[in-house]
Amino acid sequence: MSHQSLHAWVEDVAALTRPNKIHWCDGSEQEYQQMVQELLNDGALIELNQDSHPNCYLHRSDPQDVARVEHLTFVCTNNKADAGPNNNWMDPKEAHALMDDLYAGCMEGRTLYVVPYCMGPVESPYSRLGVEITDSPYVVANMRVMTRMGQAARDKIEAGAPFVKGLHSIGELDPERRYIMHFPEELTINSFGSGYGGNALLGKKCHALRIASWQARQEGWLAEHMLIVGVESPEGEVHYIAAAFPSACGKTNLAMLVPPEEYKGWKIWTVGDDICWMHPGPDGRLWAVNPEAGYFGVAPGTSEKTNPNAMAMLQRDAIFTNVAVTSDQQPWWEGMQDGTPATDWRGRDFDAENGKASHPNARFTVSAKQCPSYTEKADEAQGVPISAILFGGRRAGLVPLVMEAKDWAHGVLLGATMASETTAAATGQVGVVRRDPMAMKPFCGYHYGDYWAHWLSFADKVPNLPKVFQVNWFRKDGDGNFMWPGFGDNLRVLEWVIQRCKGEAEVVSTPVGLVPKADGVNLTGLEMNQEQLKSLITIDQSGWQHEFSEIKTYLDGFSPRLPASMANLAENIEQQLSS
Ligand code: SAT
Ligand code: MN
Repeated sequence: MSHQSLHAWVEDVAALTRPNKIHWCDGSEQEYQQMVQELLNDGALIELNQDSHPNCYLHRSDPQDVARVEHLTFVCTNNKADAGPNNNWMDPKEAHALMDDLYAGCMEGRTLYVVPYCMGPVESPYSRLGVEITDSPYVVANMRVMTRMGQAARDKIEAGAPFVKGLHSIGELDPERRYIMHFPEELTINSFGSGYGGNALLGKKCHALRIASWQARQEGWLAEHMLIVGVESPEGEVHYIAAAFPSACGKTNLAMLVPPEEYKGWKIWTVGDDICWMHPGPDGRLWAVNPEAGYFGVAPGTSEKTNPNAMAMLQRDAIFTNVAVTSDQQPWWEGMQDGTPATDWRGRDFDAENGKASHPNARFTVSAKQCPSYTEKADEAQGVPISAILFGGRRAGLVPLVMEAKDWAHGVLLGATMASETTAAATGQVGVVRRDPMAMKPFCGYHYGDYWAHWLSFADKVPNLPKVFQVNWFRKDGDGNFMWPGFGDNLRVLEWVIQRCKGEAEVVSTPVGLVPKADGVNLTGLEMNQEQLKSLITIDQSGWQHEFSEIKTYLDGFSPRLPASMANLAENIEQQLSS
């Protein structure tokens, strides 16, 4: 793509959508303030208390537009099989015709914004460029926080660098006229009818995961739904860990955890909270960059107790979406501990009869640099070396607190067989267990069978691969109480993980993985004894037998592209469980 084609594309889109005005975004502070002013003038943003929260604003979504819409999200490949059973598919010609119909005249009376952006540090060889055309100034403001947006990206594109073309219009916010379409072979995204995060901020899930995962397979790297966190020991040794969890399962909290009191001298460095691009480095390790520049995190449940770093970064320069407000216009959400809501997320006087004050998927948008645990490594071109990869989900039972894979191929199986209870991050039922391989079910832009084969191929290409672990902070006891304190105390598990990466700490080998010894995880200072820990790490043989019979059926759904070695490994583990 060249300079010519960027301008030609913008002209084509303008001819189709017929905006009143075209604005090329430069990403400056002045432009951001201008955008905020326009949004305040037309009521799309509401000023929050500027004494307690300078430069903080609230956006209230249309009540029918508050989450990702997986059933309206499509991967449009020429060959249907390439999209895989894990994606909705539409023929690209049909999809383009449908979208062009929706786009015809959709920007009449509106401004068309051209948003050039870079995913990843601007000078990194791993970064990728994109341009989002949108008619939503709310999207522009959010893209400025979430990506490296503006002139630098535009300059590279005009100098001839390839870029992903994203076209977005909020349309009429009608759920019946809403689609999120991906054309990986054309490096193109079309989104219509939603202004919500993952549906509308096209740099995020659409580009950095669905399109990027497709490119990563072709080019030999990995685009993953993972946080990246650095753990520094009192001796000053830093290990970086990448961890995949489904949406709204605590990635942001883990990425910026505050060590428990007993962990004097330990430091946590936040590189990313949602997306991780990993490349084989010259030293035979995997090196990771966070393609994003900001956090679009879940507000409810965030508090001084669960995530003090997030609370600190949300004191200024943040956009809140669908939170409640107090009588003095401070943002408020369930689980915040302090304050009382006066107005709910829909702008009504708060009445507990109407349900929650904030929407369960209420979000904040904030620059990564505002996080007290931000590290400049997040802006380094080569990224950070990854010592360990964690796969985690929300499972009330069965899956132990932590379990190590026996080797890379087993680690890939652990990722591929993850399951988690659904959350409010996507529309649909909440709390049902569904398989969510690598936490990529909604985001993998191609056939899961090919994706796992791609993961497996790293064993031959990368000599010093990270160790792989499965974790579960969400086990519940018979009374429905969480058995593990989670949050800052998850460092106890990370410490064990790091010991294992260094070849320390003993394990107990079970058919499903390697678990810690009963005294393996440091419980000092916790109201928990080794017996209780034991119940968190014990492998329930018959429960796992049942799990593996389901896993096999699930994996079978991806044949004939399911890697044979993976099917054999699952079979082998099932046999060990039954003998
Ligand atoms: O809405 S987003 O897709 O950006 C957040 C999430 O669901 O992980
Ligand atoms: Mn996410």
